[in-house]
Amino acid sequence: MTTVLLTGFEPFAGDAVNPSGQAVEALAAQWAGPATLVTEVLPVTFAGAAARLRELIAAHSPDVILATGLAGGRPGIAVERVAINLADARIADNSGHQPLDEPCVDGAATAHFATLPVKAIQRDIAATGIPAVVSHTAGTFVCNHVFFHALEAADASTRAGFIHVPWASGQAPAGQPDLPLSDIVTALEIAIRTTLDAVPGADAPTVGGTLH
Ligand code: PCA
Repeated sequence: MTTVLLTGFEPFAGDAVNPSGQAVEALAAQWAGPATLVTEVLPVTFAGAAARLRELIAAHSPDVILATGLAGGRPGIAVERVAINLADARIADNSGHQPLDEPCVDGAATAHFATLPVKAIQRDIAATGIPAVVSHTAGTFVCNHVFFHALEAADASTRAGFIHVPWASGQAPAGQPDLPLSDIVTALEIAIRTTLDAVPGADAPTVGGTLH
């Protein structure tokens, strides 16, 4: 049986909600298989989130790992392509910890690429009319940290990656872009199904990248 591990995050930075955690819970409630979906809402702490993610990976040996988090201010779904080995927190995490210029994993590579078909996922989400891009930075906070740990912990046959989601409608601070929570849920389901349908190691040959 194929197993997918899908994670979101609890609220942070004084927010009341985090749409990534809400979307993960909503998708868990409506998931129709056939893969087994294991979901978790992670704490927004560098140490706690990485440790819990590694426990889940060890317990479930997932075939696919999709971690998700909020990137407030982004206008659409951001399929992250690269995790960097750097924790440089602009704000303290939910435990009060604020690492500055530390590696996520001592002695590990500088960066890892997602092993999900990021361009195919972006294409398939955008085809439904939900705005989506391939992103080349997941930041240097807890999301990037979890993304990096996922790629460190994944074995060679496990495909792993990260998606940043925007604010959900009704939650965004004034003037900030948002998407209906149902669109965020749909986008995460597409990301999982596109990955399960893809040939491992293959991606869509679409024009991508950024000029700046
Ligand atoms: N977003 C933060 C951490 C938790 C979350 O949902 C980030 O992008 O690092």
